[in-house]
Amino acid sequence: MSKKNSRRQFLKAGIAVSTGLAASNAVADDDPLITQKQTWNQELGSGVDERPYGMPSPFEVDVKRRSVPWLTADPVSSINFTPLHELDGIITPNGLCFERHHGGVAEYDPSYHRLMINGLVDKELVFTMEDIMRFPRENRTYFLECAANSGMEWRGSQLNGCQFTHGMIHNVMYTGVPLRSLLEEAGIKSNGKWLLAEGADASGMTRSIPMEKALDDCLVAFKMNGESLRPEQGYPLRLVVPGWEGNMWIKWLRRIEVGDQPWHHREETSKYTDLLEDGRARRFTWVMDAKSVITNPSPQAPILHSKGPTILSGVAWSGRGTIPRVDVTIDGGKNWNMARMSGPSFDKSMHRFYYEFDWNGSDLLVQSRAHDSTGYVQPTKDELRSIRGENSIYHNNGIQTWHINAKGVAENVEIS
Ligand SMILES: Nc1nc2c(c(=O)[nH]1)N[C@H]1C(S)=C(S)[C@@H](COP(=O)(O)O)O[C@H]1N2
Ligand SMILES: [Mo]
Repeated sequence: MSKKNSRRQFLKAGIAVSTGLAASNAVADDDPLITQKQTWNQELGSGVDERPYGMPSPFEVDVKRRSVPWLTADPVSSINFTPLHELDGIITPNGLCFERHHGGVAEYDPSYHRLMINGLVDKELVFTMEDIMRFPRENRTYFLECAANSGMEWRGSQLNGCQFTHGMIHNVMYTGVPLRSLLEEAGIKSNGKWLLAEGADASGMTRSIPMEKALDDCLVAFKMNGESLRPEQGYPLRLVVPGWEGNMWIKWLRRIEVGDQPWHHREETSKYTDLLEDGRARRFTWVMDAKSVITNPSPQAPILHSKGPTILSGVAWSGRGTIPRVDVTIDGGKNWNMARMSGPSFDKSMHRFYYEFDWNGSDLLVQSRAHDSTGYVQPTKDELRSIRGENSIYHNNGIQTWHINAKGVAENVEIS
């Protein structure tokens, strides 16, 4: 059987079926998918020995990470984006988690991996992966969002697709050892107030992390969604810093130094600080505030049917807790409606929402607005700019607007 052929047949049939739907679900008696035999039920399919590691259907080839050429000066120090508009539920499949690395993907045998804890500790320690696996472990689901997510949109709408405006995020169930357990094994001296986490990749990335956070909910993780971390996500070991900006989640974690003050390295001074209108910059803006985006419809995922029952879907998250509520508007904010939350509501994890409505077939301006469990409400982009000015890149959690025209085509716009 030719894959191309069956796709063409399917597409043709798809048109027949959807006209059928518009005409109150009448069965089309000439539908070849019902009246004719198909290759896939005439021939045996492939056997169990052909997929030692399963891959998506060939019809899903467009579901992939994408990069933006003008944001990619060099692929080894760059970013690609999660295809949020192709996903549902709350978990990001491992092969679709966006990647951000500053010196390429380090790939090495995990038996060569070492994690050192040094500095202001009673006993400096070095762990192998086997040592780490012998500590009691936990399973927790968290989002990781790069602080630069939506950063290109500070001064106005720019990139046409939620993959590009909001795709520097993934949401994964991690298995790992609480960082607290490893620190307690080493014994923190009373003046040990900060950590420096360091990666083993060519960028040797480092970030300062306050001790309270390290002892609270950080994990040293080795599994994502049940299987080993992917090389691009820091195999064999990464730091998980729940709710805080992605840059702090050091991949290929090789060293934790305990100190009495922050180090003020590159990633917390020249990068990942927020430049204000008056030229001063905010530092240590670690927490990712509540944010949401409508993933469907969106510029890469237009509405394909004509007016009538329509499903709007999206994701919301907060670095400060859960998302009990998301509001949705389809008329640019004149009327707000409460979305329906569906799926588990975990702390500092992505949440899924839906809003089902009867589309009258005219233009729409759709927006979503997240409320988190602290009572914080996602701001508009103008509200953010009124306080932070227009120089920022990082921490843009403003409300996103898509314009949908009568043909269902969506575009990134801003309204004020
Ligand atoms: N060792 C190391 N850790 C790193 C980075 C890196 O380049 N090297 N990039 C950081 C940045 S800026 C982000 S946003 C996240 C991205 O994680 P991901 O590749 O799993 O999406 O990893 C962080 N940890
Ligand atoms: Mo990042």
